[in-house]
Amino acid sequence: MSILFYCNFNNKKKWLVSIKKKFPEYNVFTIKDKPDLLKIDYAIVWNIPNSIMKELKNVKIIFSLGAGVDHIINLPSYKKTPIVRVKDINMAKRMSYHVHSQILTYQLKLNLFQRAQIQKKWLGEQNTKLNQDITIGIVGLGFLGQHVAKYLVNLNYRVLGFKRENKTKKSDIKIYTEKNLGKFLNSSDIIVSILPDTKKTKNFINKNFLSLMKKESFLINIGRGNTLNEKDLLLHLNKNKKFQASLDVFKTEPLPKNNKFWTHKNVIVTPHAAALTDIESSINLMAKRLNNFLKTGKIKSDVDLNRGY
Ligand code: OXD
Repeated sequence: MSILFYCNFNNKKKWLVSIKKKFPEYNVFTIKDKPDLLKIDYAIVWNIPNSIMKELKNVKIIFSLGAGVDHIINLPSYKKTPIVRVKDINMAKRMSYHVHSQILTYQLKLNLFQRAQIQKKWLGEQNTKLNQDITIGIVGLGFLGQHVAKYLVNLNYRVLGFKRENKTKKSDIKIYTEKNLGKFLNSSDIIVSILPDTKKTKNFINKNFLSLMKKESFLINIGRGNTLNEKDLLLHLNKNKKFQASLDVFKTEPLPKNNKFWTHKNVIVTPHAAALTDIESSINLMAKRLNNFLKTGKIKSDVDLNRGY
């Protein structure tokens, strides 16, 4: 049995060591080993090129090295091979920490001090709000979104949720749907978007969406770059001096050097780093799913190929 491991993570060597350790009975290859791709049974991948995917004709399961699967589904040669994605509590915790750090930066006006420091300017105390006086709207309430929502509720923020269709039976937070998007956006001081990249979410955060947000508010995008119309956001930022954004994901990654977000004073750029994929827990999940498949012939996938995430 053979596994192909393909990714461009900074820590890919560590990943490879851990995968080999966890799957000692498998031949684990990287593309540098020039394996016969037709003999690969399982693939563990992040941003695999279409030219390689095309050759993986006998793969039974593709494991995504992240929570998202758009990097697989959007490949022209992807042919509905079952995908197992990372659904990991450690990732959800790290994502919540990231969101909280961005909220605090905005809430405590830390970027004002950072900018003033460069000019050696002593700004003095600033007026800041308490958690209980801040409403945070979460767009996208999947596994990660729900965790972030709970985390923020426990910190005493007021939290609202938005889902395109509300199938949630019970929820601790008020859920808004498409028909009251305006009310949801207008009630929130901060919007956190954790939307996946699908046909339906493409450029969902656009001119109309932004115009429904409070003029003085903060957008955090940790979902996917394709869900945001970047030109619309830039225009909106330039028109509304009290509007700020924290962006972790972009249409093109790495973000090109000439992109205006890099230097915009109301934008924080982070490099798709909101939630690291935890090596140990992710590999354990893969091994569990693989063993279960070998025992039962069934793949527990968490990915709905019709919905695209
Ligand atoms: C992702 C991830 O899917 O980082 O973006 O896990």
